[in-house]
Amino acid sequence: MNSHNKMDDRAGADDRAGTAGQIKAIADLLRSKENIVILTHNSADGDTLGCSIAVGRALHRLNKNACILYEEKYTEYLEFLLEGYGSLIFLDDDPGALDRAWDAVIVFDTADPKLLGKRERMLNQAGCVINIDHHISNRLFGDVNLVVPGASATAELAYQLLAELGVPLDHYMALAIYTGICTDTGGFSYSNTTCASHEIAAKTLAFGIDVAHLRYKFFDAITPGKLHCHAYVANTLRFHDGGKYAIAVVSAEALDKIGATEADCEGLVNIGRNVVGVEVSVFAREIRPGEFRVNLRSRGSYDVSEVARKFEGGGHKLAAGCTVIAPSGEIESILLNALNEAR
Ligand SMILES: [Mn+2]
Repeated sequence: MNSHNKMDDRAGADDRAGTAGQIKAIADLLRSKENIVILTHNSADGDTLGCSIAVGRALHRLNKNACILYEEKYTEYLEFLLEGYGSLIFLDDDPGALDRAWDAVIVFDTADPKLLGKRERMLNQAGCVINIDHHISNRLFGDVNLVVPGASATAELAYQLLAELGVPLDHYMALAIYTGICTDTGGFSYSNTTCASHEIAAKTLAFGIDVAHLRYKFFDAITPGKLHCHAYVANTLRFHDGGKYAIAVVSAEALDKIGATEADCEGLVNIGRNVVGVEVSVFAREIRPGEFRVNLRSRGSYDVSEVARKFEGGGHKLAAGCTVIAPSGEIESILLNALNEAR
């Protein structure tokens, strides 16, 4: 047991040394480049955006011509990050940016180049592609690939890159790094949270980070439409099998009446999952008459990806999804049968 632990420690130390060496090499490479473009994945989240803003600012400090190229206008709750950076390009405003001669492309938090949309072709044109990520499924599409699955957020790696570039943190960099780590760890509560997540976040707090305000922005703020969806699901959720299964079905008609958007329905599956005694929570939303988008969550022992696979969906043991064709009067019993069969 002891020797095993020792070996693990050594492997951990080797990994850390390897990562540090790679980050130093990336910093050296960036110092030798002039025109640098930073890409974020589409459906951008706090991590990919945070990395882009923090490193974009640092490269400006080094007098590089560094731009961030976004393809989509992104979600409102992250717009405050934009204040921290002047050289943002939206693809619609400047399509020529795709074919400009960039010396280097940095891609943050992007497991698959497909998530870059139209910008994917830039990977073949740039002088050098630097791929920085923490997804274990990363396709290693860069000329340089820094992929560290043990990092809670890519922002941890961005933070180390800033240090290696020798650029001191400022308020906006700190805010961007904190945002990446805080959002990817669910406010330092998911199982990916590590000492490093806390240590790096702690360093950012000295720069005037309003943690209470950000917690509200990232996790607690709720639109009226979403609140009404919550109420509807809480009132119509049904328990089966002695409270082990919670199933919520929302018809297209009900969604219409509530006036809820697709975004308002995000996370509703967690209402059932959080109820004491529930092992599996299912949320079925009618997207067309007789067609349901189904989200499944397990609290541990039950593998919900098996249920999703029955309907040609997919996912992981604890979180999965699928589309089910069924009359609205039968969807609940179909799902319940599938849950019992896959058990
Ligand atoms: Mn991430």
